[in-house]
Amino acid sequence: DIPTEQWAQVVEKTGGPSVYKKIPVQKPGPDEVLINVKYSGVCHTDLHAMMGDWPLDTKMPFVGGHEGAGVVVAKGELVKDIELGDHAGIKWLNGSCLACSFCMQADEPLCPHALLSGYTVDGSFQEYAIAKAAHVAHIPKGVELDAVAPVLCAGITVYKGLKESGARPGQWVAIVGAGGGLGSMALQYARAMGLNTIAIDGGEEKAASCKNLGASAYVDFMTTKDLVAEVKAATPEGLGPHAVILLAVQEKPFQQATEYVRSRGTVICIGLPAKAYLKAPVFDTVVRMITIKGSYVGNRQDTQEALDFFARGVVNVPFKTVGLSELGSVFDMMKDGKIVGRYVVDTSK
Ligand code: 8ID
Ligand code: ZN
Ligand code: ZN
Repeated sequence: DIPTEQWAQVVEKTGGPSVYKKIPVQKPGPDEVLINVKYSGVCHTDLHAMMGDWPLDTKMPFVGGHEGAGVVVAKGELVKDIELGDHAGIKWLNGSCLACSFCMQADEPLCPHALLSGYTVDGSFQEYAIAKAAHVAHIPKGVELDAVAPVLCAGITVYKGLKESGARPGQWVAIVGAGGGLGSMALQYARAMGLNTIAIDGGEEKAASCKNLGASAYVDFMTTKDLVAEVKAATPEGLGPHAVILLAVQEKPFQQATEYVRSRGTVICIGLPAKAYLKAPVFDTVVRMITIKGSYVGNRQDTQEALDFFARGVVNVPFKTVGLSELGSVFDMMKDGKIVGRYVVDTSK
């Protein structure tokens, strides 16, 4: 039975806090499903949304969250390809028009009419959340819903970013922000894709975690005397990594990456620090033939591929579970850069 009221975390003004309170359960529209969210990962994007960090307005008030794993409990009359009881995931891309020239080419994250979970529509920090049926992630039964939740944004995003980098099996990739949520996933997807990784982050706890997740080397951005030299030294012949995946929530590493990436290499920008700019020397970019690209979540195919890796057991990322009511304390740890891996909230607590 679907209740009429539920617990949710609601941001009522920019800057927060997020308020744990009861709100009504919505009904799905004709092309939508209602998902009983069991677990939701907490992405740094949720913190950016609450703080108003980006030049894109949220709905207000809003329920954050976009890594929601749960069970389909209701569906609209047009929904044919998903059944009640199926396991499904709420991801960042809640819906798109499916008709524009981007959607036609499976670039639906670029759709001008995209709906964003936990940003322009209410997300997964509630017990019951709505998504467009065409866009929900199909989670195989038998996959643990708490462990899979972080795949729904972090996993999809880094898997797509690694593909966009063009790095091939046997090559070297630097993961910047490797100890965080996306970074931990990136180390595991990279290894599963046959890539060697250099992890860059700060502190001993993250060093140990990165090594556990398969990093060949760890460079501590907080203590190194020369980050560029250390990253290059960790690669064969000291020529630098073939690709750099930027996941940090600071501007400086975005300026540094072109200094250590290998000639002909690719820098993939994924992290979204507030008010940050890219800067690279034109001379080096030209004569070393460096590519700099952005990468933004993934499409429905990337979603299913990322979930396939997870279901095969080749992606294992550490996570800690707390109640949905404790979301505020997760945000506090995230602000201080203290989270190793991902926090997942249990919506029943
Ligand atoms: O589609 C996208 N492009 C997309 C999807 C999902 C998330 C983008 N994001 C963005 C988020 O909005 C956020 O800006 O990616 C960024 C990382 O999200 P996250 O992994 O959820 O954040 P985290 O768990 O806090 O990890 C960030 C890590 O960066 C490290 C921190 O220590 C932390 O482990 N870090 C920082 I801050 N500065 C660093 C530096 N200078 C650094 N690591 C290396 N060098
Ligand atoms: Zn996210
Ligand atoms: Zn579209």
